[in-house]
Amino acid sequence: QPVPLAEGAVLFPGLALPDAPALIRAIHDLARIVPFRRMETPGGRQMSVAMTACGESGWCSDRNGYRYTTHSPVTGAPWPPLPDAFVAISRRATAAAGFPKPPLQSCLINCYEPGARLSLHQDRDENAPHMPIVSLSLGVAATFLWGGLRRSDPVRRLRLAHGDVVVWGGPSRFVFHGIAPLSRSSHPETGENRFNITFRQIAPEE
Ligand code: MD5
Ligand code: FE
Repeated sequence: QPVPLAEGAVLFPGLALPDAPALIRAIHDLARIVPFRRMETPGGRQMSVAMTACGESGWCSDRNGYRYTTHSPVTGAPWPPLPDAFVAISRRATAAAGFPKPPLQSCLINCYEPGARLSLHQDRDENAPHMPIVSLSLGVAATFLWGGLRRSDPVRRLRLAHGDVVVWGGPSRFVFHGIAPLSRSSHPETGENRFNITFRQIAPEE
């Protein structure tokens, strides 16, 4: 059932399907503690994707740049802990992909509405290059844009559907990627939204 995408990258179609209702409930519970918000980029634009986070550290963007913080800049409180269902799926996916440890230090939750997009970028704010990123998609399917190690490399398109999990490790950890504008459609479990959860290690382990 795993689909190898590239060296270090594996797609597990529907791996999280049985856990989807619990994962979506957990997202709504987290969003009551730290609401989804559209952050500002260092360039002064507002992102179309709304985000929240949980775990030891959470990713933030503002006019001063991108960084990981231990507390939410909005609530002033530490980020909420990872829900048990999150820990379980990160473990299951990384084990299935053959990585020795799951990334569990930081979890970013993206909420897409119709038209929301993520332009081509690399994830380079973490300091644990040997650890993969686990990405879990829920709700409305999206077109994932998947380039190479240079911004100018050709971009492939990959449909990511409800319950799909991708482990991005090895050389694939630093590939340019993005999400095409979300089409307006609806999913029984999330309405017009798509959620994406990423699990990350952000500091080298002892
Ligand atoms: C999303 N989120 O669907 C994507 C899934 C983000 C982000 O890109 O930064 O929040 S993460 C996909 C990913 C992560 C690391 C490497 C690669 C893809 N890759 O090599 O293609 O909202
Ligand atoms: Fe990314």
